[in-house]
Amino acid sequence: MLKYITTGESHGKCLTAVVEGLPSGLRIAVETINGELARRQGGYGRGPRMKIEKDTVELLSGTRKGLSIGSPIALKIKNADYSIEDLPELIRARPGHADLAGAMKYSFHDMRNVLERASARETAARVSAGTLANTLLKGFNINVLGYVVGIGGFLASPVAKDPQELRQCRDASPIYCPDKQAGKAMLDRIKEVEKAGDTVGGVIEVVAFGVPPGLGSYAQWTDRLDGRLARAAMAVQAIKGVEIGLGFEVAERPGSQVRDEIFYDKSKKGLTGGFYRKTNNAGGLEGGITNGEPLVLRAAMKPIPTLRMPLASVELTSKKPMEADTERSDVCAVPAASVVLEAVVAFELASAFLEKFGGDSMEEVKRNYAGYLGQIKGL
Ligand code: EPS
Repeated sequence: MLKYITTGESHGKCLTAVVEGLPSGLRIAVETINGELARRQGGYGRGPRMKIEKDTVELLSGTRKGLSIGSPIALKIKNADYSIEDLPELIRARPGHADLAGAMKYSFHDMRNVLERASARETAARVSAGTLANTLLKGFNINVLGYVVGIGGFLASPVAKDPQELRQCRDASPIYCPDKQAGKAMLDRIKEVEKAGDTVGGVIEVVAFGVPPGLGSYAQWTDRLDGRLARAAMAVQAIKGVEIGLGFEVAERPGSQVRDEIFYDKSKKGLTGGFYRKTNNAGGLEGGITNGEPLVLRAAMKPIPTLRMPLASVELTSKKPMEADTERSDVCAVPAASVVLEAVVAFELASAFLEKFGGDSMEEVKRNYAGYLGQIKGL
């Protein structure tokens, strides 16, 4: 089973991720992980911390000569701003953060202990783990792409269907939005709230192209891939909503306009042996199983709660009303979160992929996958 955990505090020595369950023989490029870490640090709207850090990864274990060896892989990202022991106490909880609930739960007077681990800086470790998963998936022609489709109420029009074109448009945008025109309005909105000392959230879309039918299962609720993906996406800091395919819009349409009708053309190339759909309202998942259409997930991110203009709070010991503590923060971290969402979706997909085709080496996984694709053609 493919799994990972992360460790580390925002201003501690480092962040780490330990990834277990990758087969041997997967080529792992540190530069690819560093590229994703740099993307996570970027996007217009990031705070001053990103000028201090230049996140790079060190592989501590589980690889030799650039290849995975089937053992757990430990990844380390050093914090340049290692100052945790010297930072002041946080005693006026910031609304919207884990501060107050965390202090109650762990019996802290100083809520910095909460902030340090709850901070979205931890997502650097998730991106490093997710990039390993993405590397595995690419080896099987599966392309996972995360990008911004909305900020502060400005929404992108439906974007390109081709992964190459989509990637190019996304990477040309300062906020990772493939729709140039809508992206400009979003950028202006970020600048506007920045001036006002406020923050802004948005919507991220993740699409996975080239996913074979049959990942996940309806046999047990815990195996349903839509549930697993929603959990992974929802567990990213500041995400408050997740939808797959049409999402909440299914509640508004009649059934005939929600279903994706099934057709067959034996000359059709692809992973589904000639079966195809003209629509993808289901977002690539039916009954908790991938159906061979692109997988489409969207996540809504709330505005970062730390504002330059502090909100009302209560001092923890005296119980007197006071303004909340302010911390240095981002104005908009939606572009950064799109990199994180891509990583966590890739991880869940890779995990489901290895459950179905798993082996201890890449050769074995490739053999299993080729056998399955042949089996579908013979259906
Ligand atoms: C982040 C690092 C943090 C914040 C942000 C995300 O750095 P610092 O707290 O030292 O300024 O920029 O975290 C939050 C605002 C949050 O609420 O989690 C990062 O590396 O992504």
